[in-house]
Amino acid sequence: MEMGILGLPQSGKSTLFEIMTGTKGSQHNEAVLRGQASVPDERFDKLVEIYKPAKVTPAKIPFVDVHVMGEKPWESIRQHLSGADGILHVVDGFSLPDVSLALDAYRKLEDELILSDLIIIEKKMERTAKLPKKAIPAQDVAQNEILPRLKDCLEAGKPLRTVGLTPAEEFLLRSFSFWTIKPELVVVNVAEDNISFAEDFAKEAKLDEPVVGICCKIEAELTGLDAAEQKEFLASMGIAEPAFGRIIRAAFSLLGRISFFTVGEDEVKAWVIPVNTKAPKAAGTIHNDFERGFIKAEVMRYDEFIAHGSSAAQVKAAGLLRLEGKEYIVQDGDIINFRFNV
Ligand SMILES: Nc1nc2c(ncn2[C@@H]2O[C@H](COP(=O)(O)OP(=O)(O)OP(=O)(O)O)[C@@H](O)[C@H]2O)c(=O)[nH]1
Ligand SMILES: [Mg+2]
Repeated sequence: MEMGILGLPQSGKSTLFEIMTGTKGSQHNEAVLRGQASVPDERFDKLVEIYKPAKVTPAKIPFVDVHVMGEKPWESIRQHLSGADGILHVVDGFSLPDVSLALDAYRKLEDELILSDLIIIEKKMERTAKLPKKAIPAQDVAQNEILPRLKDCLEAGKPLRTVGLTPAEEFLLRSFSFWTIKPELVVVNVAEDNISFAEDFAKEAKLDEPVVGICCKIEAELTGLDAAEQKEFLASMGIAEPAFGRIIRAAFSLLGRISFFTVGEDEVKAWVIPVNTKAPKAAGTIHNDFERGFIKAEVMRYDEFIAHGSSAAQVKAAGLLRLEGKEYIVQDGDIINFRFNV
């Protein structure tokens, strides 16, 4: 799982990357920077408060920032971000504080991505058209049935994520690594004195994709301040809470991820799994043996845990400690203890 940061030159990508991950670009000279962002979660913070564990491990989400240099920037981006599961598209809203100009900037890059996908499809169609029918592999036949629909979508200037593909179709198309099939989060980087600009942008753009605003310049100044100082500083700028946390959370759910918790005095940890993960697979994220020797999952719902005095014993006494089997689908916020035997 990885979220790639894209945006026109000098839109604030690296600034945002640094705010979210704490990884500073200027210390490195690499073309590509990877960093982990902690996913803010009030439930997790509460569990830490309750258990006061020796070790604290929040959910993480990796971001990739590409610094493009040289002759063929697009190729470098393609190479470094082709494996990304989602795109964070940064739009310059600070030097272009006019909605139509910011929208043009957004569309410029989107069109680039659409064109790039279109070229892939045209090449593929040309290649198979040259082959005798019998020589076309079964998988290609299946792909070819979908491609014209995708081509129409792109030619209409729309990203592939709007086509409404079934999971089976998406699976069939995965080898193409299309850009516009990836889920996208739009981040508008606004000026200090024009915080509401992102809302204007969202209203005007009417995108299918979620839009979040942030003033990177202000939030870059939060590093080094404690939570109370951050709040005070932001309040003086008319901002209720830092936006970078919202961006990380939005990216996390965009990628279809949830977290479950393991708790104890030694460690409170949030584990990251895709939605609809069954209990044994979830156990496997902790250790292979947990999956192999899976017996049961002892599950407490976070809300019920809190409602019962934050006490596992009370949850159990109330008959709410659930013993779940192999078919159980782990829910966001479950507190789990796995029973296994190898
Ligand atoms: N005024 C203002 N300037 C900003 C803001 N965010 C970034 N900048 C400036 O814009 C410039 C580019 O920021 P970066 O974060 O390096 O942008 P980038 O998109 O990574 O740039 P490239 O990697 O070169 O494409 C820097 O000089 C920043 O100081 C902002 O919110 N307000
Ligand atoms: Mg950069």
